[in-house]
Parts: sequence; structure tokens; C-alpha cells
Amino acid sequence: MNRIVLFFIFLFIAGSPMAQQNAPSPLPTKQQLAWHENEYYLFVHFGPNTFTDKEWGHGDEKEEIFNPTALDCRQWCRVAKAAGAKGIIITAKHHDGFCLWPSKYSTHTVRESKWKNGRSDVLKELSQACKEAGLKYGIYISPWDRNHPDYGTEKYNDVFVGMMKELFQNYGPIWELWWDGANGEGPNGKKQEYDWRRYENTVRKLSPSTVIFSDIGPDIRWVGNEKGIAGDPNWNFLDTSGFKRGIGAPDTDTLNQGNYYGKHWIPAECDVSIRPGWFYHSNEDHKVKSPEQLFDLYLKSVGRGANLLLNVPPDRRGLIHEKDSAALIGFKKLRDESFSDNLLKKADTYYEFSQRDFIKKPLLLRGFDSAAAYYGINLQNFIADFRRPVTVNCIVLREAIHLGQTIRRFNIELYNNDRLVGKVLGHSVGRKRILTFPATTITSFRVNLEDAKGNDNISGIAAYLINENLIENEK
Ligand code: FUL
Repeated sequence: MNRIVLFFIFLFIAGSPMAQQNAPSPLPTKQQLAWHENEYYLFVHFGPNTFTDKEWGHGDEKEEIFNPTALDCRQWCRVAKAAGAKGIIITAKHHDGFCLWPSKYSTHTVRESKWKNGRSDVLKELSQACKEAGLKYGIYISPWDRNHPDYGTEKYNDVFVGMMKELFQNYGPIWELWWDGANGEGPNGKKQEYDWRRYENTVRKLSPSTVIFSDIGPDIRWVGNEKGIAGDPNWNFLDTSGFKRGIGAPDTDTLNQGNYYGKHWIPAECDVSIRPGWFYHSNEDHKVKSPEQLFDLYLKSVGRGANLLLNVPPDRRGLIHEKDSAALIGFKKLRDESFSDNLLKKADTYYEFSQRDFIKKPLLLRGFDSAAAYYGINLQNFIADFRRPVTVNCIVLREAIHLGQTIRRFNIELYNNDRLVGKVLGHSVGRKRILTFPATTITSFRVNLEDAKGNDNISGIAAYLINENLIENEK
């Protein structure tokens, strides 16, 4: 066979589904693994838009309009803590270009505002408050800048890099950095050629432990919508080659579900606002999402293996509004009530053909709320025997994702004594999979693995009976 024919045969084999299946599956980095464990945290949109009732400021707003009357970042942190959120990500600079810190690269900052006579720095206050409260601190910075005179020229890339240096040098450690992919026109009508490679190198050099979010990572991907809903299935993998941030990004369905055979571990983060807008508008005070709506979003984000970034915009005082904090506390209460009593604690757990209690319960339960640092159990033929009738409507699984994400399809048979009384189907698992179904009285359940990419490893299983009204089951 001549070389050309051999080359084409190689190409054919390399591109075949079989070869893809045998390719090693990507694994998360240490930073990504830690990121997964912070499953839910707050987003804070704050800036001139808060005072002008806009969502996208034009960049020509006078600095003096930024004038919170009672700003208190400790209050934000108290609310975040009470709500069980693990951190706060703040819009250091939104599209209007206004900097919430006194950047030397701009004349459109808190320094030029009247607030505290220009001697103010929201980033510093929040970074301090997060440290005191033990919360993660993250920063959103929009490359798109509708104010900066250099925007649209090569010089602006220096400005953007310089700004990021200020952030990392003065306000670190920064846990997550959020790059918005939007690229509109600057004050002179020009669009910018973003030097993403340089931006990324800058961050990696200054702070290797920071995870970077954008449409396509490198560490965390956008989920493809602003409703807070991850795909079902949801893969932690994405192919990024040939794609760009913003307009050149993969289509939103792909971002929503990821690529099963994707080459990179780039998990999804679900960003959504507690109100219709990202910024505070008093006419939306009666449109704050209810605890039940937030719980539903939790099921569709964290419950599908993604993280939830919930936006709670401070008002013109610079405080989280009472309505929002009440909803957040209600949301926390619903999560606590729903997931406090793992019915599996009282069950025998084993594999078919194995001795009862072969699977040590601590193994199943210990990994549940902490990073799983050990080999998990397999899913196939896993049986939980409650030895008495119990009513359940929710089963939660965790994949040992430090070993990868492999489970593609499985089902759970529900038995009442020997009678099959229900069957629950599932696709991806990932960091956490919350399956809900109509309440069913059972004495045991059994899991069957239908398809997986490689060896499957489960690090936690739990069963609950949660308030029926919180569950919206697909019929
Ligand atoms: C988008 C922005 O245009 C919105 O204003 C908001 O900041 C959202 C989180 O990202 O791209």
C-alpha cells in the first residue's frame, strides 16, 4: 500500500467514533476541582447603571452619579454567608467602562466620583469583607469599554492588561476572573481586536490559581443562556479549537451541554439574576425570584453538575435589598430542609451477588459534601435495601470527577418488595446529579449502568423525600 493510501486510512481511523472513544478523557485541574466544590456563589452588578436605571451604560455618564448613600460590603457578605453562598464576583468594570477601583489607566473611576470625596475603592472594601467572612472573591471585568478613548486601538490592549495587573496586585487573591465576551463599539465607533492570548498569559503569570471564565474557558465555560439552566445531559468537556469568545463562540446548545467527546475539561457555570435585570432597578422590587423559583434553578444548574452564579444587585444605598435577602434566606431554608435527611443512611447497600453492606456506607456518604479524594464505587448493580417501606422522590448521585466524567446513561429501578414500581432514567452525572420523580413508596432500588465512556466512579449517593411542590416532573 502506498503512503498516501496509508495516510488516508490513518485519517479515517483517527476520526472514527471508535478512536474518539479510546482517546483519554480529559481530567479537571486542581483549581477546577476546587471550583466545582464551590457550587453556588453570588454575582454583584454594581456601578453607574445602578443610579441611571440602565442595563448597558453608554460610557458618557458623569462620574458624580455614582454615589451610594450607605455602601456596606460587609452587609453583602453577611447576606451571602446566611444564604449559604461560597463567594462573591463583582463587576469591577462593566461595558460603560466605569472602574469601581481608582485605576491609573482611566479617568472614569470611583476616584472621579463624589462618593467619599473620591477617596473610595469598592474593590478594596469587598476584598477585605470577603476575607473577613471567609468568602471567595471573584472579579468580572468587561473587555468591551464604551468610555475609554483608546478602545479600538492596539493601545487599549495595554490598558486592559494594565488594569488586570492592578486587580491581581492590589486585590488578590482572586479566585475567579470573569471575561465577558461582548465586543461592541467604543466611544469612537471602533471595535477592539482583543488580544486574548496576552490577557490569558498575564493572568496565568500573575495568579496561576485563578480560574478564568469566558464563553469558552480556558477553565470555566458560559452555559449558553442567562436563565441559569444547564443542559441535560451536561458534559464537563468542550472542544474549543477554531472557536472564539463572543461572536465566534460555539452555538449556545453546545455550550449548554458541552461535547461528550470534547478535548478539554471546561465545565459550565450558570449565570442568572435574582431580578429581571442584572443591575438594580427599584421598579423590579416586586419581581424578585421566590425561594421556590431559586430552588428550581438550583435543581437545573447544580443538580445537573454545573455551578450556579446568582446575581444579586445592590441598590442605590449600596446594600442588598431586603426583598432579595429574604428570598435568598428562603432559598437556603428550602435546600436545608430538602437535603438534610439522607434516607440511605438507614439502608443496606451492596452489589448484586455481593455480601450485604459490602459497600461501606461511610464511603457513600462521606464523599457527598466534600471533594472526593478516593476511588468511588461502580454504579452497575448497586442496590439499596431500606428493609422497610420508605417514600422517596429524589435521588442524588456524585461522580468522582477527579477521575473524570464517564457516565452517559443509567436507570434506577424502584421496587416495593419484589414489585417494580417505577424507573428513573438519567444521563450525565458529573459533580452532582439531582434526579427528581413523583413520590414513590419503595423498599429498595437498584441502579443499572447503560452506557459509559470508561470506568465509572461514584463518590456519593443519597435519597430524599422533598416537598412535592418544589418538584416539577417531566411527565
Ligand atoms: C452579559 C452582559 O452584557 C450583561 O450586562 C451582564 O453583565 C451579563 C452577566 O453578561 O454579557
